[in-house]
Amino acid sequence: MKVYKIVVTGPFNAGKTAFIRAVSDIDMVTTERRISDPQVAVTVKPETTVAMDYGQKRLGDVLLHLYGTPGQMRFEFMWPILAKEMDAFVLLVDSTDRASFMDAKQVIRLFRKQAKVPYVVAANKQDRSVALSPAEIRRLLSLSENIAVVPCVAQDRASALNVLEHLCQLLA
Ligand SMILES: Nc1nc2c(ncn2[C@@H]2O[C@H](COP(=O)(O)OP(=O)(O)OP(=O)(O)O)[C@@H](O)[C@H]2O)c(=O)[nH]1
Ligand SMILES: [Mg+2]
Repeated sequence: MKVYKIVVTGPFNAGKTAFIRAVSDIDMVTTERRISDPQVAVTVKPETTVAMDYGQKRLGDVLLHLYGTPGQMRFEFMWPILAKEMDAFVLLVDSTDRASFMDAKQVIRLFRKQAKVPYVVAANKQDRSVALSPAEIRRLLSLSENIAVVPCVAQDRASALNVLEHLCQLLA
């Protein structure tokens, strides 16, 4: 059995926790806490990841340990801890939230700095009519053609699995 450590990262509210919940073979571990800012809690969502998510996915003879990061910059101190000895990462973006793309670029930069490992970009929330296409996301994030931008609906198991299958192709 080949075992890999995969980090699932991306900006606040991108769908990282939903992704791991949908795809994990085991009940995932979360560290979600209530959002203290009432404005964000009401208009965006009630809870956010403060330390990490954890799940597992087996694909044939490959076992993926999935570590989800917090998205909020104030929990950025967790990123290098989670990135330690990672084999690859998934960068999730909310395809409906252009304003988050600056953060997405920053997240890619920081994770690439930790280790030169392969990654795929998941263009999440493709079920929403206002979602930007993977091609538009590639352009806005200035990604080269050799980086896969995979359309995704994180809550959908098959869709999340498809992202991991793309990633697996990049693992040695
Ligand atoms: N329509 C739609 N909503 C989604 C999708 N994925 C996640 N969501 C919703 O988007 C919101 C954020 O999802 P989370 O999984 O909490 O996102 P996160 O990236 O873990 O967020 P933080 O940990 O706070 O950074 C939730 O309300 C989800 O239900 C998707 O593919 N489509
Ligand atoms: Mg989360």
